[in-house]
Amino acid sequence: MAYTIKLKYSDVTPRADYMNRRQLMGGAVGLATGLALGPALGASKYSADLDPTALEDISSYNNFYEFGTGKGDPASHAHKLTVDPWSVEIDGMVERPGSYGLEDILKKVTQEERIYRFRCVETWSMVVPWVGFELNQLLNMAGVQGGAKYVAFQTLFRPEEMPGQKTVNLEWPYREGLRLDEAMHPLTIMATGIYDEPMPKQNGAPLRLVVPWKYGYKSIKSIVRVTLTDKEPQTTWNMLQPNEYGFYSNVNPEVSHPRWSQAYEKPIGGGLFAKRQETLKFNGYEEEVASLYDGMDLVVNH
Ligand SMILES: Nc1nc2c(c(=O)[nH]1)N[C@H]1C(S)=C(S)[C@@H](COP(=O)(O)O)O[C@H]1N2
Ligand SMILES: [Mo]
Repeated sequence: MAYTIKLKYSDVTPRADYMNRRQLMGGAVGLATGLALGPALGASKYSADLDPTALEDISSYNNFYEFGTGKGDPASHAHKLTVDPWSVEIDGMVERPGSYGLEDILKKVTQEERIYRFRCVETWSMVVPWVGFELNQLLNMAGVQGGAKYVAFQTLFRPEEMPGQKTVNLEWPYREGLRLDEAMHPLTIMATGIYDEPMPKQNGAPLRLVVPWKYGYKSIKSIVRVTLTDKEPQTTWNMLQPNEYGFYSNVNPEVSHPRWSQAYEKPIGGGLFAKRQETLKFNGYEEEVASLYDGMDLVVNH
């Protein structure tokens, strides 16, 4: 496996552990887990040069209201979720609408590792080594029609396996949306794994969106439907509290949430002495994405 991330003397766990483990496991990992990882693994120019949060933290401190509202509920209950077989309905303004089997999708896309910052609107953050493919690959597979302007996403609705869909007061299924240019941006990925392992169910197996410059709730989990449309899609949190959760939801330390400031964040897994850190505009991806919002008022369009 070609590895180009340099380990510095100062590097500490969990990243050092991670690299060691990966060296031990070698190139067989991708095959063993069924993930078709290309030779570029780990070398993406889009990866942040940061120490990833430990897998134990990434997979035990979650928001996935289909399994309850507690941070530990998803890890306790998501094992009930059946993720195989899995297919995604792609419909609306596309040339080739239909049901796309996940296995077939994965044969046609290029997967790679992306180490991204992840920032929840609740002001905690992580660094996650995702495995996935650019969403634009899936959209091009279906063929986007000229008039399409937005992409809408829906999570699985299966109350027998997702107990929160019976008890949590949200409009199910969970839904999210992006403008088409945001969806086509190379930073926007469909993730299928973390740390070279298949996606933990509590993190949104088998397929979830990751939009690293937006608050975490935009990164919708366990996706079964992708719809191309010319109208701004309804989104779960916006439907619940429009003044608190805008359609754009770009990470912005200068625009406070009505109930809390967004200027700082607390890294998860840092232990007792973890210090809060300053939140970066567009979560650190300003150079890559700011031009998408040229001329827009980011307070009005929060
Ligand atoms: N279907 C679905 N997707 C979801 C959520 C959810 O409750 N249901 N929570 C969102 C929120 S608020 C966050 S912060 C992230 C959390 O992702 P993680 O648990 O992998 O860290 O998932 C997002 N995607
Ligand atoms: Mo969140």
